[in-house]
Amino acid sequence: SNAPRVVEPKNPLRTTDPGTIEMMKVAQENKLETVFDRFVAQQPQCGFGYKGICCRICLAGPCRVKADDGPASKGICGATAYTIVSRNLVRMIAGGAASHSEHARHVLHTAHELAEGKTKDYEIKSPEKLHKLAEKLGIETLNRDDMEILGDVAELAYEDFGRYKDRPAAFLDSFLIEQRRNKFRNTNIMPRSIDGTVTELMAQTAQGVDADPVNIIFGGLKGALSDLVGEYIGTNLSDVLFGIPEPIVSEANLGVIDEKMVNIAVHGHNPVLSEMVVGAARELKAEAQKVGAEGVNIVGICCTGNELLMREGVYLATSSASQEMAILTGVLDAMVVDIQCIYPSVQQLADCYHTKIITTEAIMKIPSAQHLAFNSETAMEDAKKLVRTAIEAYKRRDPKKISLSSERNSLVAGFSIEALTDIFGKINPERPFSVLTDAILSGQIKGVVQMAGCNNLKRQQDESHVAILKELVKNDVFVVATGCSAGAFAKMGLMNSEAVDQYAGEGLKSFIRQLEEANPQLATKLPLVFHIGSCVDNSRGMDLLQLMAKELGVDTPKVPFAASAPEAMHEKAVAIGSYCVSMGIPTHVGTMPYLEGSDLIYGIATQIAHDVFGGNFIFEVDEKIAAQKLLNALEYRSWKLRIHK
Ligand code: MSK
Repeated sequence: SNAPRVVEPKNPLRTTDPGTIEMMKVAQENKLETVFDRFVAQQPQCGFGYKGICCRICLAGPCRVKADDGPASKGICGATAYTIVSRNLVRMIAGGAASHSEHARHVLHTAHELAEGKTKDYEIKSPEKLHKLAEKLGIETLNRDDMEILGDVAELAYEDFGRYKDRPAAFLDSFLIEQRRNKFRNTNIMPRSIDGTVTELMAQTAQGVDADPVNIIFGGLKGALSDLVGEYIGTNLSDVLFGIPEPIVSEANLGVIDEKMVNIAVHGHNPVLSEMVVGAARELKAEAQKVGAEGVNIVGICCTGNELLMREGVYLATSSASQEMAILTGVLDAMVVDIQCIYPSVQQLADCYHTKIITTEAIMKIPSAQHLAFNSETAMEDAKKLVRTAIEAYKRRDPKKISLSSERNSLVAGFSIEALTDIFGKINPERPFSVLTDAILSGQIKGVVQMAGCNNLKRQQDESHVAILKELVKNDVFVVATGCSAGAFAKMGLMNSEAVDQYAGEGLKSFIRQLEEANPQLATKLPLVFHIGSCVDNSRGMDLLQLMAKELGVDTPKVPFAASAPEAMHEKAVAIGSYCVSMGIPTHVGTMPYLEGSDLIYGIATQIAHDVFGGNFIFEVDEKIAAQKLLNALEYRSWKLRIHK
């Protein structure tokens, strides 16, 4: 049938997050519309769109593939289902690559302005990372000033956005092991530049251009790799400017919004402004106290939250599907948003409360929200204006509308590659990642899974993230997580040491305890699942994969490493999943992308990709079966490694 696969909820609230459940009741009592209501109102969603067989690329359409043969089996121009599905899919990848890269572009502009001496409010927090990055990129560091080095790194990153010369993007080429580099060059998917690749994809998939589904999909994979270029720029320059994450203790869920404080949620993805807001909040504590609050409490939502949690230990209030719930507490004084994953509906809810919604980026405005054009030259001044707006709003709280959440859980985050290197290095300083690969070869753990991606209400919020994680750790898988997947674990109390005792299998438990014993200097015990950052920090997972490959002396498709996005939603998730497959990773997705309208494209994604790149998509909505497929993939790879040892 054409009907999209929507999983019927086990509870009518479509969420399993206890903090969100508390606030959903507030929404229902007060007849406030939320994303959960709108999801239900959209059912049934369009079956043609769901299968990817609706073409809206030119004004002769929309065309739909309505029959198996004859004129109705094609668009007016003659485009068949496989052409339409592949064009639609890679246009989503182009959207994802553009988004991640826009995030990276902003961090890059800030780094460049700092190097040029045009901003006084930022600094190079990690000269060590800058030097390592420059060396990796082939930039001279000896006897040079850090600002000069940063300037050269920034220039090269700018080239990666707009290069015309036939040279691969430096922020990918320099980060790849030789076998992957050769694979991407030989299959002609190594991008030269981000902007060029995204533009080329739009041109390739325009009406009357490429009709060959294989060629279109290879174009899409190049687009996905240009997304990874953007992620490498974003992650690395953020580490240089704001510091390399280290293990840090914090708390998550809506209970971190504190009635006694002026509460500001920073939401979106970009740390450039939000890092300043954290500083401004510390400086303006006295002003908050003058209006009767104890201070200013910054809480994070989505990946801006993950960025600040990783580096500053800022509380994580909630993740994407439950962003509106923060407003329903009645004590959120301002929500400062940057880009991506921000529901326009936050303003509609804020209209019923005292909360100020403030947009800060030129490309992201919401009707009737306040806009403050954030500028890195006046960063701290701008951040203080935002904090003062929240302090003003605090005075207008309505006590009758306060409904606090009691849900908050402790967590440990901050596991950059450098932090993992230190932790493993305490056992083997010469070859830190052999600690991980030896544990796999000995059978103590089964492998590594990177859990990523969003919330998508086609699933009950967070249920799939949690169910798959529990299955994996019970079976001794070492799990790293990013984005709203990490957010789900943090909110549910699964990102701490107690969860290791409760959910880890014996092998994983002994592995984690062994790491703890070797690292008595850590101020905290280790968690069940290791938070490696925001969406752009999925690049850290690609580093981990390649460090393991180097240690094992094999190409990435032989590494017992898999990925899972149980509730993928954003175009960025489509781009991430696609580059994961290109990197040789078995990649599970629990919400179907729009490709079931073509058996050929489905086959390319799930099987043919494996023949070419060693990775493939696993589309599976059942959590138990999905976890089993991931375990099978890991076990097959470790078995092969063992017999070839
Ligand atoms: S915020 S892209 S819903 S992970 Fe990065 Fe979450 Fe997905 Fe947005």
